[in-house]
Amino acid sequence: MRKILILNLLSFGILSWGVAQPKALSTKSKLASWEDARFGMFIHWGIYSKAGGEWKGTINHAEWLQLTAKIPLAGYTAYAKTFNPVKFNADEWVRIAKDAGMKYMVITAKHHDGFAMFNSPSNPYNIVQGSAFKRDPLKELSVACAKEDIKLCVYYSLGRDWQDPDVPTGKGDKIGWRSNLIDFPNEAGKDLSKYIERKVKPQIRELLTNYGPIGILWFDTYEHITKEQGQELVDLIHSIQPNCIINNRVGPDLGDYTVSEQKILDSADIKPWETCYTMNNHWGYNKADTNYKSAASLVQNLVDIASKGGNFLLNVGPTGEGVFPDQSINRLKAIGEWMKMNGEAIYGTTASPFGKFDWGRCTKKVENGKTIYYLSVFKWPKDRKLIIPQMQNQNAKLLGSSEKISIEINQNGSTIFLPKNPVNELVSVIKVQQE
Ligand code: FHN
Repeated sequence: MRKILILNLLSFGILSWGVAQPKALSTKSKLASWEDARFGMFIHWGIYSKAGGEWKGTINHAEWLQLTAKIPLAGYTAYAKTFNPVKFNADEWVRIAKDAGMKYMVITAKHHDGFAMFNSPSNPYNIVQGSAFKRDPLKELSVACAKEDIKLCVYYSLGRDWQDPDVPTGKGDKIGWRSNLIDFPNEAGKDLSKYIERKVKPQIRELLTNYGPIGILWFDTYEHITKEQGQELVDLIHSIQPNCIINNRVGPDLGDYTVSEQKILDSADIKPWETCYTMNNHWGYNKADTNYKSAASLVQNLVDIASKGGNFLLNVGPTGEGVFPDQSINRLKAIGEWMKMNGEAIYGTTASPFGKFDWGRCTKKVENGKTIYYLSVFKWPKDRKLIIPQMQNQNAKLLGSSEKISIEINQNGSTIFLPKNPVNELVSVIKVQQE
């Protein structure tokens, strides 16, 4: 009964940003709820995940397996047929994301290998027709996301596709650098427009028609895609789902927001932006890669990004069986605990007017006309003082603690006197409000 209700809600487009055939929101307002969300999960999952980074004794592969291991298309297609992630559980993935405080999920619907991780009637090179799994994980995720009000978003490798014969890459001395030259060596003879008509447009239609509201079309590596071709895709997307957000990798000078890969901007940007980040050194699953970042550093990244008005898209590389690595689950759990206590310092906040502090960062929120500052302390000051120039707010409290903290205001700003020890082992937050 509940499933039918959700599917009806989906098909009648009752839900907000990214709904099929709803009232078209302005770019500003559809981005507003995305910016309020601040925190999302990136998922790199595909045939390559089964190898876990290893191929014939070499162990540094991941989502580029077909290219880095020089696997001919026939070999990779045969390998795809053995892909059977029996432990895949969409509700489990969505629950882990939600409990971590994430509001949206970007899953690789098609990465550079060109294999569709969804049911694609327009192209048989997909998980339902081309693998032993025969199920549609994107459909299962769309239902699970709707149940938990997590926005489903899809990643689509635009200018790289190692299954299609008409996808040239690279320029100058890099011609063909990211192409499948094993099966399609004649780079100069490739006609991208054929690929766009044959594969890209039909699959975009399928993704925006068969899976309910799609929050973001997260394109990647547009390579030879021209501005005209990119604009055509933008128009196609908006003709089906006007409120779907599109990142800036749909083509030159296009897109609703800027992606910053593996890098946090030094300061706030005029354009909305998002940092996408690995938890270790790989996007796709690599079992040998145990170089995971600490939960504390990931929380500090989230705060740092929010303090500059950006979104944080944190990646998970599930295994070939369809489960998240324990190292990822543990860190997401710790981040979730932190968000339960301090999420108000992230959701719906804007960039700090005070810039960076050596002890941490600040985010801002206006509620009922009153300005609230959230001071996130990364390094607990030895002198137990926080000095914030120009801030005149009078009322300070430690989130998640009943410990009293006092604040002294003079014409130069405020000094906050802290208790001896931080209240949170990851990041402690002081909420400073106007009386
Ligand atoms: O080549 C891809 C890579 O595999 C990964 O998907 C990242 C994610 O942003 N994008 C490309 C590298 O820029």
